[in-house]
Amino acid sequence: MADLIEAGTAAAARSALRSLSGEFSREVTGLVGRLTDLRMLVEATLDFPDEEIDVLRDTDAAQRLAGICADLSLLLARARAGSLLRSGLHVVLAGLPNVGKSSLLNRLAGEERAIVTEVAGTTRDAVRETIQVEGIPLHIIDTAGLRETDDVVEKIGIERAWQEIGRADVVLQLLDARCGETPADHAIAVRLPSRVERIVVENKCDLAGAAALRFTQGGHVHLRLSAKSGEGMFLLHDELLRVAGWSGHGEDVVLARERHIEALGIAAEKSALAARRLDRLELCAEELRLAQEALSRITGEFTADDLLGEIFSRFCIGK
Ligand SMILES: Nc1nc2c(ncn2[C@@H]2O[C@H](COP(=O)(O)OP(=O)(O)OP(=O)(O)O)[C@@H](O)[C@H]2O)c(=O)[nH]1
Ligand SMILES: [Mg+2]
Repeated sequence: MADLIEAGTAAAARSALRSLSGEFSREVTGLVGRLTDLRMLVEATLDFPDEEIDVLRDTDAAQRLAGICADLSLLLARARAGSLLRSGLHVVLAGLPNVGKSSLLNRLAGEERAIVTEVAGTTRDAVRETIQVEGIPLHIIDTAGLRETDDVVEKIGIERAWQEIGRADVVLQLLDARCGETPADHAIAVRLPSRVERIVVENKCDLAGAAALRFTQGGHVHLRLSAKSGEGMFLLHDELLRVAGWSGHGEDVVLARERHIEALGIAAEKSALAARRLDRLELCAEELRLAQEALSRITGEFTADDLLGEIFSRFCIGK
């Protein structure tokens, strides 16, 4: 209900409604059930080795586990996309002075939010604007041009720019398409935190006499566009959606809480480990236990006694 009230976009609101109707917990419960089945088979094989049952082979345990792993990864991706719907992606515009950062913010926002002049060092304070692309909130942050300066105010602006970069999900590093990546641009690039996605925007393609283009170079995506004319802006929209992990199936996302995403992540990791340990059943059983424990944190507890109960209810063994 809180998610529905706080929903910032129509897509987030629809997603909250689905969550409220129990769709997410139904899917998790389904996965817990499948994991429980598998645990039961593995533990029964371990605990009652004398029985005349090779249930693991008979029931195609490996394939079932692979199916669980695949579905967990899918659910995790949908939950992550949902979390993005709630919080939005933080996109920081950074680069040398005068390359057109403020112009790009204005173009994205569709209004004159930041001051644009031909004077290098125009922007001082960070300027923020939240926009929506395909229902995903994008927090765009324009920053001061990065350079050595003796100007006290500009210096503080540049410090703030680096702080914003440190908190970013994505940095759009702008440069002038007429010069390409200069040593000064390179000096900025190497200072960017490695965990942050970097997209190079070669702006002012209208002046460079080059058409809008997306290409990869040195392992990074480059977008050639013009903030002034708007040429190539669709490339930027598409790229930001890609970084956001947007599948294009907006109705597919689930609005999970942060702790749910964490639990799904652990379950996915442990199931994958279990799949690799099918040759050592006692290790496999332990990973499956951890996977199911993580999932059960979302839906409710499931204890060792519960599992034993399941085993005895299905098999006539151990008497
Ligand atoms: N022709 C052309 N001019 C542009 C383009 N983008 C920005 N400009 C011009 O370049 C100059 C600098 O633009 P700004 O947006 O202020 O650049 P900035 O990176 O924010 O600069 P600082 O705030 O000083 O760091 C202005 O005169 C803009 O009109 C573009 O795509 N094409
Ligand atoms: Mg500016």
